[in-house]
Amino acid sequence: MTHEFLSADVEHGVLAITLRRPDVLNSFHRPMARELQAVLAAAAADDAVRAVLLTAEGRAFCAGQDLEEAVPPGAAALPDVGDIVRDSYNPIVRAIRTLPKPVVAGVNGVAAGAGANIALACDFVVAAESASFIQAFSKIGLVPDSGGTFLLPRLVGRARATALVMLGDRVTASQAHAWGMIHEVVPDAALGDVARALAARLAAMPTLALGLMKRALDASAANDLDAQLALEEELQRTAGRSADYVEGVRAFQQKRPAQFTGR
Ligand code: T3D
Repeated sequence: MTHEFLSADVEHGVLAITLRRPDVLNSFHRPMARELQAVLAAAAADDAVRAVLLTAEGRAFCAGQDLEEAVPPGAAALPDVGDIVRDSYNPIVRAIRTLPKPVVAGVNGVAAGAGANIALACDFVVAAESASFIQAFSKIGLVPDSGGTFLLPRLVGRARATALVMLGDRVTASQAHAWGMIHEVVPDAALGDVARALAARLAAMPTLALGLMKRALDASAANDLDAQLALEEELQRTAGRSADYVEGVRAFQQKRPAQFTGR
């Protein structure tokens, strides 16, 4: 598969996706959104992919919607912004959350608007010290999309989520970490190595079980305790039939490191 606005390479079980529109801070126009959707769909179907790393080229992670595309200067009519959300962002966020494999975001600079919320939709966010997160929507008269109103209250609580989305202030990586919004902050020069190492570590783990964990954690947002206990029972039954469960127990008994295959 060839791509114009991102690169996608699989190595040692890790699919590394790099957004490549640095001149416009990797903001999304429709072609880049479509390419990311296609790459994520292919990752779901490819057993060779056991973890995904999403990062970006240049000084920013992603500035959200390409505003030149959305409203070309001098355009006579406004776009149906709901259509853009439906066609570009909702499929990306759904693909990340339903991918039965862990996704790591390596946030190398500013992540704004949909760019911030796509990062937060990933299972792990590792950010460079100089990175920042901006719910930029209120600055242009829009509401948060790409799951922001779902994810933020769950990550940081309602009071902070309200301030983030209404005020639209820039949140530094260290503040985001202190609030529990992201997994880790690392020196800028270490971001690539740390994010890759995390993705590689996840890719060597029991992929099927990690995918089921993702399902269970996401379902917990809407389930009561009984429903969640029933779901855990079902998912544990599935995990218990996997080759990696057999391997994990054998490795424990034989006092050796487990060699998981992801199945
Ligand atoms: O259609 C819809 O709108 C619906 C979908 C909504 C989803 C969304 O994501 S809405 C939110 C859209 N994003 C924004 O509002 C963020 C806009 N960008 C910024 O506020 C700032 O660029 C940043 C705070 C992210 C970074 O600021 P700074 O000072 O580091 O960089 P800059 O100088 O503003 O930007 C550098 C270049 O990137 C500049 O181009 P130039 O002057 O060098 O030719 C700038 O125009 C361009 N750029 C940055 N963000 C966007 C963009 N071009 C198009 N779209 C962008 N979003």
